[in-house]
Amino acid sequence: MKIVVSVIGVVLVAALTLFADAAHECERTCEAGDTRTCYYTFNLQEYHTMSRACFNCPFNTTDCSRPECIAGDGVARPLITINRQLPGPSINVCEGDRVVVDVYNWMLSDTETIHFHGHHMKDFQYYDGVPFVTQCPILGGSFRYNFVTTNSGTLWWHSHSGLHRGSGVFGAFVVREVEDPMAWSYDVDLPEHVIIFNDWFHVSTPDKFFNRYLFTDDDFATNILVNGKGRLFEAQYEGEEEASTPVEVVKVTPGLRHRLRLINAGGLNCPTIVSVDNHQLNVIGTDGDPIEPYVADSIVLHSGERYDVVLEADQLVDNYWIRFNGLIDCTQNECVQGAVLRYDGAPEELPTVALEYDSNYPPGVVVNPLNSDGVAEEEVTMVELNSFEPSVLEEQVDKKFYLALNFNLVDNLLFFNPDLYSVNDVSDIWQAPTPQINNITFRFPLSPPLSQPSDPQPTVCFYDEESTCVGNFCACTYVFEVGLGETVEMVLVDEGTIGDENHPFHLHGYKFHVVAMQRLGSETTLEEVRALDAAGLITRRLENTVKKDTVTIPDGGYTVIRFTADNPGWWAMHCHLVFHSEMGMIGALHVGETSDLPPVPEGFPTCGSFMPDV
Ligand SMILES: *[C@@H]1O[C@H](CO)[C@@H](O)[C@H](O)[C@H]1NC(C)=O
Ligand SMILES: *[C@@H]1O[C@H](CO)[C@@H](O)[C@H](O)[C@H]1NC(C)=O
Ligand SMILES: [Cu+2]
Repeated sequence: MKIVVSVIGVVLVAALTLFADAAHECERTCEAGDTRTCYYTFNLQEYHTMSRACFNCPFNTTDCSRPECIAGDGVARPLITINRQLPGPSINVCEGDRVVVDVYNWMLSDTETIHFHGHHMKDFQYYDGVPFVTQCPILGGSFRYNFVTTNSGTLWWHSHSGLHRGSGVFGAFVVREVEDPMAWSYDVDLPEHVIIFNDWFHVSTPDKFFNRYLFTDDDFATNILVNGKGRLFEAQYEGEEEASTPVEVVKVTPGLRHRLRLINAGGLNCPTIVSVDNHQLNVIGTDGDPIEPYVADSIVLHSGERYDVVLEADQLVDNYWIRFNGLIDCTQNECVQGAVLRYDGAPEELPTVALEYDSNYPPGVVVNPLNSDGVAEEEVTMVELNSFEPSVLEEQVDKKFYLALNFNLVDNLLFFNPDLYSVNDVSDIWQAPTPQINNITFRFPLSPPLSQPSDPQPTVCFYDEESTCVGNFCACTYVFEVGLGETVEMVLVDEGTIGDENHPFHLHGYKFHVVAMQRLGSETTLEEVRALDAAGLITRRLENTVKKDTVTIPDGGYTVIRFTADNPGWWAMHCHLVFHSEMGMIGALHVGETSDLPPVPEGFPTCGSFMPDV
């Protein structure tokens, strides 16, 4: 008992000293031959914005920046944090470094896993952080993620358990290279130029979720935070007063070209237009892959996407707004946030120009527009951009899958009872639609097939096979089988029958080429897209395509992706909106055999169901 207490003591002391805010020893200029082991302690717990750590915030703005004070937009709400920070700690390492993240779960009764989004975990499959797919959820106690970085760029980490990412469990993860192929395009690339933003609201994330699905509320956002900071501009929401909480300040040096790394960590459906007053953005990469630079006036980031842009500080020394205007579920409450682009030598003030919500793209070129048909010349989609490194894909693929991502009015047993209150019996406001892939809701396996490969998997169903249905509601562990080394194509279709939604699709373990993307209308069907494809009317682009791990599918349209399945394992593929993926808009890509995998780490935790015969 004594030992346990002292261990806890050590951990709490470690947590308490974190606010010294000294740069981590792995945050450095990357040099050949210098690879390190980089340790991080993640203390996970329930927390609150505007806590006692905030003293007189927002009336005394200095107090808002106290250690462990999460002011957010000045409105108090529960959240979940790592080390009482929002966003959680940044991980800045060099390619080849070993990353060790010790997660200590101090939550009252909740479990956790951490996913390293965009890192392929090749040879480290067991640390991909998907509960019941790659590992057992972390109960109380601790779990050590331990892997060598094998791919680089702007990545990030986030919880993959329940709604925790929406509650605040996320942070930046940047892997720099000794020889960055894009180094010629910028002068500075600093950790403080990572800009991670997320949609936000004023109740706990579970409140939002259950009020949406078990009651009649909406799932609209109230605000956007930038690096955890922001204000309720215009204070138009819920009668709240505008509080003078700090906004994020991004400092730049006149005359230099700055690499900004943008990350949309949002949980709700808020594709966000990012633009900077008086400046253009030279897009040099997305999702950790370099692209042929393309100058834009604005960029749209969908949940999970990253864009690396170069901003040249070539305007008058002053303060300028970096604007974040949210779309779809951010339109109803006109969610807009600003960060200040502050030139060295400019006064410590906000820009004098007003910050008002605008759902229109600023004049000029927009990269990655929402639900675009690609016709307008200034709307530049991901199939139109070029990769930086040349590539040529083969005409044929070994495996091809069609996936319809759609909302369906079915009797989801999580919140309907077809015998008592079926989706067809209740009035419109009670008819919450269920997000599904090919009419199937993902059921998490009873134990992780990756780390417990010999367990029976009674919940599994395969692509192109019948699933298990109760009435009109079908649910199973939906698996897509691929042989190691096979080339794969996925035709992703957003049928768009309910609302103008947009499901950002994320694949674990890989980057894929974006070979086609088109919007057909406000609605389409998988059958229509299949027919177009059969008639040869979906042209694939095979040369120099952009590679990504998260991509938008235009509502009422399709996105076609390709990759070579050279990374064995069990890889989640899902809509990146946290409410949708937790409701089962997931599939599992199974590549190769157990014999293709490294051995399960010794002592790896196990779990499963206990249902002995009576
Ligand atoms: C605001 O808080 C800071 C410390 O957090 C303190 O030093 C300062 O005196 C306070 N200002 C006022 C006006 O109370
Ligand atoms: C989903 O179900 C609907 C209604 O039964 C059917 O029309 C459609 O073809 C199904 N879609 C897929 C992809 O199976
Ligand atoms: Cu979705």
